[in-house]
Amino acid sequence: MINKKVLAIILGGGQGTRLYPLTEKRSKPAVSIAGKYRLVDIPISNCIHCDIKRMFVLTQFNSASLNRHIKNTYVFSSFSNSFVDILAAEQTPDNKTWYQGTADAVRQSMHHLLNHEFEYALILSGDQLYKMDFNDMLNEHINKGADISVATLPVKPKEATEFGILKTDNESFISSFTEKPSLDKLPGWESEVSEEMKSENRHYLASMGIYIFNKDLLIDILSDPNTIDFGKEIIPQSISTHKVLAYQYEGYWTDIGNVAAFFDANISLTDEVPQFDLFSKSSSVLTRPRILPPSKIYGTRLDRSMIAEGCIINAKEIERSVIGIRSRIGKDTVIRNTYMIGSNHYEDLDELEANRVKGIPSYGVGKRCSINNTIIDKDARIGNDVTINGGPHLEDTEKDTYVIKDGVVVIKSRSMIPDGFIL
Ligand code: ADQ
Ligand code: ADP
Repeated sequence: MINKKVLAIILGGGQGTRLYPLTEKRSKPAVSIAGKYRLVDIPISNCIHCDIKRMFVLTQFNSASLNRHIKNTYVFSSFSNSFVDILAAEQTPDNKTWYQGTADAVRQSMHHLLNHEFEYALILSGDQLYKMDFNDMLNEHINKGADISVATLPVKPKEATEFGILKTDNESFISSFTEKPSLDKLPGWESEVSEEMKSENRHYLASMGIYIFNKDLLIDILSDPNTIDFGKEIIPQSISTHKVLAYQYEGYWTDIGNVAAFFDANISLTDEVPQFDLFSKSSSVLTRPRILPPSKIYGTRLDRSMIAEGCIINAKEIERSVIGIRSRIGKDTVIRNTYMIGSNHYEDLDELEANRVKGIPSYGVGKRCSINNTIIDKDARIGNDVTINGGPHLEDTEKDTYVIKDGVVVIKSRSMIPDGFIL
């Protein structure tokens, strides 16, 4: 029952600048993925499937929607000691700042964490798409007598510059670690990897930002107020003083902390056999059950797409797209390579008519539109005859109603795109 001795700490996000504008009005854990889940559902589901049921979500700011989502979704029996609690950065008389970094966030939350009995702290990122058996990592941590464990994954040279890269001794303890090395610093950091990883040119062992710490050691390390980040300070400083184990993982894992990666991860879910399996019987992703009607679709050619519940779709064609809850799409519209997050609200027929009379587009996408390489955030109103053609030909830019990042157009939440708009 070692998982009963674990407290999970989910790092729900710094300022979320890399996912902006999806994080403009909500905290990162509340960002929607796959048309019906929230980012925070991924680490929480992984924990629940491992029977680790005491979790804190650390976030820079609290949103009503995140609170509601957690409170209404993760309801445990009142006789168990299971919980998912949000800890938002709080100002106290002796601390007037936000969390400065990942370690600082855990330090500032320590007085809440210590209200609970635990022996191991499992520290997780809130912006990764993966499924992992934390009990296996925990068993290895205990069996090898580690003080700290870091989950690792072989990556390609280009990716290696975005991660903490490490080397291990022949017992898998970390002997050297460098945070986000530049390409010219990479030679010499290669590790022995499996034949399969070699064939994919994945020679560098990256930290997945998933850590297990023995409780007393974590308290001790965090007593130094100068340590701000796990990747920048704590892990590199600990390898010479403690037994820091590398836990080897080779399954699907992707960091979805920036717009391009977030877009790709969502669109990849429409692959014939996606690498991230939403249809697994044993490790499904959990989320808030909603009472929504089935989606209605009229005269639409649908291909390689996922359509969430409660949509009303009259489009001409939807291809390689993820269409989120309560989306409405008008006649003769073509949507390709797009993640439409959906809506919090339905408008009834009277409201739709009132919008039409006032010349306000209704929630969703209007008639005769053409949308490509776009993320449409929640509750956006896109009029009729709109063309939005994202792609590498577009330069990064920000306007009132949309942002372009790495060729992906992101229509901001609750924004209004007028009839006839062309991009
Ligand atoms: P990054 O992902 O770049 O690298 P960081 O920005 O510190 O590291 O974020 C880690 C996680 O903590 C993310 O989920 C982030 O949203 C969250 N986070 C960041 N600041 C926070 C704060 N102040 N409060 C709450 N949450 C916060 C790290 C490691 C690398 C490793 C990669 C793997 O430093 O060594 O390779 O993760 O993705
Ligand atoms: P999300 O992260 O789901 O976009 P927000 O925090 O932005 O959520 O909004 C939370 C809640 O605010 C929604 O679930 C909804 O109940 C309410 N809300 C959002 N937009 C509107 C609106 N235009 N009118 C009324 N209520 C709204």
